[in-house]
Amino acid sequence: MIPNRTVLTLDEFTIQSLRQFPHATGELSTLLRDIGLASKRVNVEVNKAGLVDILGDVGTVNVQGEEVKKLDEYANNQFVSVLQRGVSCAGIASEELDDFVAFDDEVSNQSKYVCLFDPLDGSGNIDVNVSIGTIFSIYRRISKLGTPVVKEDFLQKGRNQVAAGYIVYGSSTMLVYATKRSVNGFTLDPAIGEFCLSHPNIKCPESGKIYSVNHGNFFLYDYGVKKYIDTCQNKRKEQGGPYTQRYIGSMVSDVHRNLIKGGIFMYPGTTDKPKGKLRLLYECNPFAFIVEVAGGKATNGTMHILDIEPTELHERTPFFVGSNKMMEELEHCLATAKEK
Ligand code: P6P
Repeated sequence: MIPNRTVLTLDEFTIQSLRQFPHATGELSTLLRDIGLASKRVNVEVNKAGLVDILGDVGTVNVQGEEVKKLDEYANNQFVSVLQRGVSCAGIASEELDDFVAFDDEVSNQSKYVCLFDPLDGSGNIDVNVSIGTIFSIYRRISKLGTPVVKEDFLQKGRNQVAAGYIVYGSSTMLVYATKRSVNGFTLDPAIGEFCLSHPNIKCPESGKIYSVNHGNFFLYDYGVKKYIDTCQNKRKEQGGPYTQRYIGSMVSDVHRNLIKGGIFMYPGTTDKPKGKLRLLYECNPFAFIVEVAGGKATNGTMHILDIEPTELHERTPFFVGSNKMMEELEHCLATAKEK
């Protein structure tokens, strides 16, 4: 009698997807399994960050000019080493590395995928026990199989992503990933050390009551953004309000909550930083892909994030992402503000 296994592990789920596509090589499944393995190793350290000498700074700054936390460096090393030892990734780009890395060995050069990631987003929150996360983005390489990857393999529009996802190290550890077909969430079961399907076929609610933005920058935002924030603060019951403002300062947590419950996350440009703070390739593109597959929308205020042609690995972009109806109201405020 075969036990009635209703809960699929991440590996079982990705392998089951293979059944639907007999011509698939299984390379994407093994790449996602590798990412799952690295995230489990990071999770162990994140969960005991307060107990071991892994807090604090490494004493260096990354290409962003931000202090590199020991856990940042540890996380980056885990993802790079697992992917380099695997058979499904030809090279990587990371927030923690100035340039991309071509793995350039005989097996890796035959891999058809490249991976970009922010190994530990929100790391400023590590020392105060606030949820943090890993964000990843997967593309099919455009350079010739059998050769080392080149920069153009990483500078592709977000629309070309094969898959994208994130791990949130929070009250539980979740891995959420999207392919063009669907978005699925897996919760880590510590008892068996496996990610188990807990949120099948995630859909972003058409609307919501949560808006996420750093109010501290309010007077630095464009008029249209200020107008939309003002609209959010004045929603009455009959207008689907009142809204609530939720901003953890950890993008993975903020966007994950809004994806599940409905809402809008904004990191606009400011008068002093017109491109904002968030990185296009390994923060905004993955979340834009995930939220749009789930039925929401993501723009830079004027165009779809996924249609932006990247020019450099660490370029920034203003970022607005969330439920369609809230995004439409934002776009109306931005458009009418232009007429002002
Ligand atoms: P601010 C964390 O450093 C991060 O990159 C995102 O996770 C987060 O949404 C944002 O920066 C917070 O930035 O300027 O509001 O503190």
